[in-house]
Amino acid sequence: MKAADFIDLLKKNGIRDFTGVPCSVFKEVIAYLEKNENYLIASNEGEAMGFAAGISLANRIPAVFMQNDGFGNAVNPLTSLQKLYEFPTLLVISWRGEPGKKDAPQHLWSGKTLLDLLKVFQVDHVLLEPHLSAQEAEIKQLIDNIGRKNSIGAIICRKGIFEKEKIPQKQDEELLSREEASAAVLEEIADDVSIFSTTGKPSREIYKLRDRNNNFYVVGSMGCTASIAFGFHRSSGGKTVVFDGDGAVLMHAGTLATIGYYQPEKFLHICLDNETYESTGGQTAVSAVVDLSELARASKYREVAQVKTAAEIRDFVTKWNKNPRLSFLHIKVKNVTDPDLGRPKETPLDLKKRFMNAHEGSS
Ligand SMILES: Cc1ncc(C[n+]2csc(CCOP(=O)(O)OP(=O)(O)O)c2C)c(N)n1
Repeated sequence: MKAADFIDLLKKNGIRDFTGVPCSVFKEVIAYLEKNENYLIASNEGEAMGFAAGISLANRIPAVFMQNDGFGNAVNPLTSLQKLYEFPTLLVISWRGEPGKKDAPQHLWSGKTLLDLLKVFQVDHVLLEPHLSAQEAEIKQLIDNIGRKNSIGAIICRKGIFEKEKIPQKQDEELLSREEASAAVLEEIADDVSIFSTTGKPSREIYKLRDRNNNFYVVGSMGCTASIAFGFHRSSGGKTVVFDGDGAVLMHAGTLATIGYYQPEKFLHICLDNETYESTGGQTAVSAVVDLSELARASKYREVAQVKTAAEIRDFVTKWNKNPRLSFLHIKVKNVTDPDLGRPKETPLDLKKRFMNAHEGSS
C-alpha cells in the first residue's frame, strides 16, 4: 500500500491532524505527513497524546502514530486523559514483534501483548491489510464510531505493509557520521570504563566498533539509557560513559535535570545529534532547532561542549579522562548509516549477564 493512499483514506474520513513518534514501519508515511500535512512532531508518545487531546478540544479527531513499544508511554494519558474526558482519538500503531514473524528481540513482549492490551483498554482496532480498497468501509466505520462515541480506536500496521519509497535525506557533508564520531570517542576510552549505548543503530555501531564485556546495549526502552547508566553508576561508582541520541535525550529530557541535580563524578554523557530519528528512517526531531548542549548546561552539567570534528572529540574525552567531572559532549553528526550494519549476535539476556559478570565484585 502507498503511504499517500493510506493518508488520503484517513482524510476522506475527516482526519486532518496528525502527530506521533516514528517507527521504521511508518518511514514512508511520516515522510509524506512531514511534507504534505499538518504533522506535529512529538518527543514521546505520551506527549503526542497530549497534543491529540488539545486537537480534540478544538473539535477534531487526531491520528496519533506510534510503535507498539511506544504504546506504553501513551497509556497514562490514554486512561487519565483521553478516556477520562472522552476525547475521540485514532491511534495508528505499528506491530513490531508480531508472533510468528522474525523481528528484533526488544519487540517480542510488546508484540505478543499488543492485542490483549488494546482489549484491556477497550480500544477497538482494525488490522490493516495490503489492499486498502477492501477495507475502506471497515476503516470508515472505525472512525465514525470514534467520533460518535467519543472513543479511542486503533489501526494496526504490520511490518512491511507500506510500499518502500526512496526518501531524500538532508545532509551536512562537512560533519562526521555517527559511526565516525563514536569511533573517535572509543579510541580514548580506557578498558575499565563502563559504556551504555542507546536504542537503535547507535548501539549496533558501538557493537561493531568495539564490543567489550563492559558495554551495555540498551536495545529497547528508548530514552532510558542515561537513567540506566546513572542508576548503575550510583551503585557501582566506576567511570561511566553514555552514548545517547538526540531523539532519545528528548524522549525523557527530564533525566538531564535529574542527573544534574545529583552531580555524579566520573560520568560522561555523549549525545550523537543528527537532528533526526535516523534509526527509523531519518524523520525530523525537534533537536533541529533546540540546542541540547544548552539544555545540559542549564541542567548543571559541569563541562559541556558542542563539537563537530574528531580532534575536538578526542580532546574533550582526553580531558575528561584526567578530570572526570559530570560532562556532556554534544556531537553534531550526519544523518547516515552503513546500510549493511549488523546486530549483536548474542541475545540481550546474554549481553546483560556478560556485563554483570564483568563488574562482579567491583562495587
Ligand atoms: C518508546 C519508543 N518509541 C519509538 C521507538 C522507535 N525508535 C527506535 S530507535 C528510534 C530513533 C532514535 O533516534 P535518536 O535517539 O535520535 O537516534 P538516531 O537513530 O537518530 O541516531 C525510534 C523512534 C522505540 N524504540 N521506542
